[in-house]
Amino acid sequence: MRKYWFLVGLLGSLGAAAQQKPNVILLVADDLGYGDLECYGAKNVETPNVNRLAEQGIKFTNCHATAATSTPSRYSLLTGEYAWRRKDTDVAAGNAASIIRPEQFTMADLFKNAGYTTGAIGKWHLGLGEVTGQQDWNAPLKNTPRDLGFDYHYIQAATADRVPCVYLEQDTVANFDPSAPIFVSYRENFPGEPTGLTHRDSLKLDWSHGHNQSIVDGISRIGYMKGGGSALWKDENIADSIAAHSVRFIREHASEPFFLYLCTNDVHVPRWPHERFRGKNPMGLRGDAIAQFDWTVGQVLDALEDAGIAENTLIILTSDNGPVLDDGYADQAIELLNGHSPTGPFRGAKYSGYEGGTMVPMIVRWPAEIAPQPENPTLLSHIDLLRSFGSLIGAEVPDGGAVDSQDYMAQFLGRSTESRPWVSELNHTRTLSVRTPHWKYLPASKLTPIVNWGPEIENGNQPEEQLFNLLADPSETTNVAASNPAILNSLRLIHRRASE
Ligand code: NG6
Ligand code: CA
Repeated sequence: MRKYWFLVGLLGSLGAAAQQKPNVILLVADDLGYGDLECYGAKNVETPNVNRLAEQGIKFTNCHATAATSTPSRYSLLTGEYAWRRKDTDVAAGNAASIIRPEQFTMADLFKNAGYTTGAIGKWHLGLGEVTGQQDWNAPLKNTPRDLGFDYHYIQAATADRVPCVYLEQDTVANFDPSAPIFVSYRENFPGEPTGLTHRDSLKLDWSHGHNQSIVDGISRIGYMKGGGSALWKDENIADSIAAHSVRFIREHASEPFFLYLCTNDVHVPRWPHERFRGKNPMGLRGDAIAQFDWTVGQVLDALEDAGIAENTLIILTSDNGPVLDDGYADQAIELLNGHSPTGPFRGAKYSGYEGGTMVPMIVRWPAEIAPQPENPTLLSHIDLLRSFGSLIGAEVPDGGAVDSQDYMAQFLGRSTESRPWVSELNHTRTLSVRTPHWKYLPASKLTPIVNWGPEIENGNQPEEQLFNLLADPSETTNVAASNPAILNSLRLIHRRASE
């Protein structure tokens, strides 16, 4: 009898939990490739925590970021508007002004309006402040994530390879050190400050291209900075800091619905994971960084379990763009691949209009509501997450907001396998390609076909139009434009519509 009452009580409380609005964690890796996780076929690296997430959720095999670099990809994700609509959405410097305008509607606004507590933790890379280069880093900044619907933020302004190398928490530099005021310039060095050019021998991780300006923590970066003192980050602690702040956010808000936009620094360059991971992987630092990413995922999953809210938390794990090997530091990512393919079977990589540029891992878990699916091939795009979340939590998008985003929540929850008719993909030179579930079209381009600095990556630009039959040729090896005029024409039309 006692057992029976216990069961009734348990079912009752589960029912209550399921009726409550779910917590939502959008966990975005940086430069993590489609093939970089064990559950997506990675070699040489174990990702047990991501595997656990995938086993308990849905593993999507055809989900796309909207762009092949961070800033435009994240801009689209958070605003539901394609980045090509705005000229100023290319990879942002660390002293870029806020790219999203305070009056623009964001994913965080959506959740906040619905009564959620909202947080942004980790890599930001969407600009801060009112005017580029005019920020006073020693005072509270204006135009921060707090003006974009986030109640809380603990972020890196850009990426770990760009100054300023400090965290911003609630508009100010975290652990601000008044004895070492911070100055930042993307034009010229501060007199007497060492750089990767003048002090190359002192670096603990050498640069391979670019990344030879200010030295912080023994690694030279893009841009110049002075000061920071005890507020400067140590690269080996970045994952720990991001995880610790995320765990704290989860604990503090366990009893109310929350939205956490959690962006890891892994596996972006410079790759310098904690010594718990460093030197452990046959692929070297890049493999270590993937292992560290997996550890972060484990921290989040454990925190949800500990807080008793794993059941009713929707987690979406994905990446902002495709993978890259040598992205400016001599970390031997190419030499030590040992048979691993970061893009899985796809052509191109980060920066590229080929599939490797934007095909990303996508795992969705919500134990209270969705049954596991080991493989879901529905064609989906990050652009739709905003409106899909709106339908999930019953929140309205105001007129003029998220103009490119559509409700695909049934697909993200595995309840419909109807693909998006097409998705569009922006490469680093802003060439826009489109793909349907069957075909891929890249318009003719006179721009460089190869990333024109260090990494030898095909970015998809070719002087003639390209058409690929992705069902027969997912690796985009054979251009079939000439032999399929009718299909070519229909894809041209889709491309025109996608650019309007
Ligand atoms: C490139 C950087 C690269 C990386 C990228 C942005 C050079 C030579 N290369 O310009 O290292 O920082 O920008 O990456 O400086 S992203 O993932 O944030 O988009
Ligand atoms: Ca990125």
